[in-house]
Amino acid sequence: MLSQYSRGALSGLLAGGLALGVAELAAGALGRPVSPAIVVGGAAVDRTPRFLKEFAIRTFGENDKLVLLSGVFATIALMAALIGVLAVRRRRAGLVAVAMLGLVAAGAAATRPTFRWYDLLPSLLAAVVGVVALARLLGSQGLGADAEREDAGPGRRGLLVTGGALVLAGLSGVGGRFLLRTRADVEASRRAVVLPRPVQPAEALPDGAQLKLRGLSTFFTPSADFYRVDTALSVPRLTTDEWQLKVHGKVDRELTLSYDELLKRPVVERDITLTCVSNEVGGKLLGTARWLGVELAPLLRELGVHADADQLVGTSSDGMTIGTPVSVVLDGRDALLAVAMNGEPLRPEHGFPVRMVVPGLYGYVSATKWLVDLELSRFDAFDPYWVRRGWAEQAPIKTGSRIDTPKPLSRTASGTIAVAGVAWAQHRGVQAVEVRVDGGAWQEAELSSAASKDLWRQWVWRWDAAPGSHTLQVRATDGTGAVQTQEREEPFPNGASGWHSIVVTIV
Ligand SMILES: Nc1nc2c(c(=O)[nH]1)N[C@H]1C(S)=C(S)[C@@H](COP(=O)(O)O)O[C@H]1N2
Ligand SMILES: [Mo]
Repeated sequence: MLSQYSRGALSGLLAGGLALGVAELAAGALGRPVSPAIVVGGAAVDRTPRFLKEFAIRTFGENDKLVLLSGVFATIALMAALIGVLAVRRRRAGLVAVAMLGLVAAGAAATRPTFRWYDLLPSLLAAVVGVVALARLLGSQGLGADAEREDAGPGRRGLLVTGGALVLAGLSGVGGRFLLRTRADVEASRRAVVLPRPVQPAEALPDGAQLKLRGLSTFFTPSADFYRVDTALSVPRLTTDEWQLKVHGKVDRELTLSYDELLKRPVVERDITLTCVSNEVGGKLLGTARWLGVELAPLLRELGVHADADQLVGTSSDGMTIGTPVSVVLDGRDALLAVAMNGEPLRPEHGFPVRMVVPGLYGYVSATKWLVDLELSRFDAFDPYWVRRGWAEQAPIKTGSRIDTPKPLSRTASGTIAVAGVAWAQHRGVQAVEVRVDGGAWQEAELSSAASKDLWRQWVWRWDAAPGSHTLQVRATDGTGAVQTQEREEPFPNGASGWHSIVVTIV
């Protein structure tokens, strides 16, 4: 038999579920990812202290968003249940609390960078639905009626109301998600893209550029395995028809490009290794892909870049801002407006329809996904998203190397063991990799053939391993002759450094 308070909690949960469901439906009808859970989650991401964000990336990796959204839902559910309990004795206070929750969500919606006034509607609707539903569920009908005759057990009417509310909440929630997806049918738009033939295909990789070895990262990272790092709780959904790029600011002539117009420009193909500044020593936040895109430098030159423009600010459709040095974009490297990755149009989570890729710079200062705006600006005039949170304004990729095999703490039979991994120093190139065992002399590893200096290189070193516990370390030397620094630095504020070191047991 349910106590009065359990009924209160249940009523709160049901009212909360109904409110969220209806709000999802409203957001879907608007075609905007502005349901209360998404806007509250988004506001939380923007305000999360750095250590927590890094902890989340480290611990949950690609699932960080799922974990966050689950946390938001769990918190809302807990609050709804508590409010339900409160409302058993203090009806008015409970209803006010529900309304407040809706207003908090509306407030969160208003802080989103892409805010439009109607983004308030789902949260306001949630407030109204929540208040009405809670009042009804606790009132003279439904669950409340049973509550007054507790000995009668949960009446048929109570069960009906509960079931009905659950179904309604579920249906509207699912319906809202469905509407949001069909509103902008990104999959259809992706399928319809006909990729132009590059005027310059990627440089042929020399023989031996791709080593194949058990446990070693493949030279090209399959798109499905490519790391993903962004703040988007709901992947921005933009079709090629909707997409346009505005280029403006400190230029003689502004430009607005449609997707078709973009693809009419010469398209080049380039192999580039991307790296995230949050990648820790030994981490997996980097990957190599074959990119197809329009060269950014000639496009900007045509528009007449003003001499005092030193920062190129990219903005995504979800309001992310990323600032890149103009001098780097114009220095002759392959800065791209990329449309395809590994032979297919960009996947939605990697920035469809258009993203930036600039070899040699960490992603947070170069690789704007879902790019819709480019402004020629100045570093002293504008701080982009991550810079406002203390990360370095400029961030070339530091020389790094990683042991892929053997795995840390693994046990391997003695004999000749292939120690192998990858090394990177984008736009400077990797010229040597060395390995040492138990702090002994450095041994030269064998490198995969050198391709472009914007690519990582695989390496392998054959180790005559004797039984015992051993420490393996790796370090790379970049194309300028500089040896990777041993000094350990955390990813904040401009990328991790230090030698990757693992312990293995040989038996
Ligand atoms: N719109 C948008 N673009 C973004 C980000 C983001 O959060 N939002 N994250 C950047 C970061 S930090 C990195 S490392 C790269 C990662 O690109 P990927 O997810 O395709 O690997 O995208 C960059 N572009
Ligand atoms: Mo990143």
